[in-house]
Amino acid sequence: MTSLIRGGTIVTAEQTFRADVLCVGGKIAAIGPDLEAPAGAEIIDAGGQYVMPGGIDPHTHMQLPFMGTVASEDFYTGTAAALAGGTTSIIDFVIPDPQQSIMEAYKTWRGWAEKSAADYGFHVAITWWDDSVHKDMGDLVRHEGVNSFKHFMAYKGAIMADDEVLYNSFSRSLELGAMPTVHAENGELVFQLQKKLLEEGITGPEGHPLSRPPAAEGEAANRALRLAEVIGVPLYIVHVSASDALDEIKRARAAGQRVYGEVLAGHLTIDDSVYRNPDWDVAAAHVMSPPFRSPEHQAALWKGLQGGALHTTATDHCCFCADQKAMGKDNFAQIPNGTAGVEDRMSVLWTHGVGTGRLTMNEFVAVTSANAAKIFNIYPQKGSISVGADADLVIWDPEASKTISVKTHHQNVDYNIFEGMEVTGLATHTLSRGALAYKDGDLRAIKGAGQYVKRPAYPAAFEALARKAAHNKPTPVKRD
Ligand code: URQ
Ligand code: ZN
Ligand code: ZN
Repeated sequence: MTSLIRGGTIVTAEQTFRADVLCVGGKIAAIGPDLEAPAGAEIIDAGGQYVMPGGIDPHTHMQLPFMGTVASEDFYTGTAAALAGGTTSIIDFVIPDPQQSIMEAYKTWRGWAEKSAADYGFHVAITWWDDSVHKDMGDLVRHEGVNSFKHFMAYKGAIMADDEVLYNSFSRSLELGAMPTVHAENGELVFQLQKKLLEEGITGPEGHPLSRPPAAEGEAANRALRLAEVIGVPLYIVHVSASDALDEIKRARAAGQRVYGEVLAGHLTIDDSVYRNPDWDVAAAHVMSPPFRSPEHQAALWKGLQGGALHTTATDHCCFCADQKAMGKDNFAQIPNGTAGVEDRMSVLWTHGVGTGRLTMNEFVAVTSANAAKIFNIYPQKGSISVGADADLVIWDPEASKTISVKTHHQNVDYNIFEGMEVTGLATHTLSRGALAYKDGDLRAIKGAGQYVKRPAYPAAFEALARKAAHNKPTPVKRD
């Protein structure tokens, strides 16, 4: 398949310039002014629009079995919705049950993801520890292109990793040259607060944020950072939602620690007033963890993104419909945690980031695509517009606008947390490995067209850390 994107202005994380883009066989073949169209090439007119690297969402949970149900969005419908919004790759999560073989869970998720319409990778969660986990982590890095391992410090009694698991898995990650990532909330504190609130008769969704205060996130972020510091391994903190955690990241980075932060489009633009909505279904639809926070935290998160303490944006796309959320009708702790966003992330961030002057267009590309590609070691294959890169591209009309609504979104869920939000800046065309998957409202996502993206371990960052560890190796005191 050959396509020539003509007349656009290319915007990458580094630069903005007028040029055409020729895509051949799923790769970018040429970039330059007034390119000749090979015979039979599809010509795409990008005049007056921007041509950017397709979005990368490093945090999604398609068809996740969780809290007694299964997320309503599957890998096909979810990646199709992503393409409709200009996102061309996702990094999802394999989440083994405690005591379940890590490798077996990985193979199960790989099977589920084969129906994806866009490219995908997996972070693998380490939810328990024994020698088999140690071995499987090695096989996943060496043979399966997994270079990141997730740790849920929340969800006591389910998938919560305690400090022993964190220590063992972080240490193994260092050995393998893989990135440990964490969901940073103190699961024990949350569990105790949930119990206390329920005893006090707080059973509605308003109890959710009360049971997960910013301090619970700040404590866990600090604990994970300190463990990573002592072990000498980099760390990526997912869905940073509160300044309590952001401040810990800033402290660690200022001390030279290799730390990366992720922020969700929802946490940047939706506040905790949603939990006091008199409509139970609306309040419950916003139950996700960490919870949406006060406007003060949002302001801090925007500054963290602008100031370089936060590096990527994501959605944590994990969909549960009203009948699923109703499982917690009498007990907010039983409301399945998760909200959608994979289709709207790019427009929400363009509107509230570029549209307000918080972000330049180049910074927008960095935080929606390039940085995730660099951190998870798939750059410049993904996240760049360069010859030889995958032809994952979005053509962006900065003037186009719409009102986000569940009535018009492609996501397989009956609620949209951005409902009613007027956004300016829309994808008009999305190319996935050179194939036009979305064009002016016409979604042409093809089930199974997505490919698994192997992400190699990154020796460079880790060799430096290994040298530092060797340099600082303690020597025993000789005592006669
Ligand atoms: O915690 C997560 O990231 C998963 C289980 C999705 N749910 C959520 O509330 N964030
Ligand atoms: Zn999480
Ligand atoms: Zn998540």
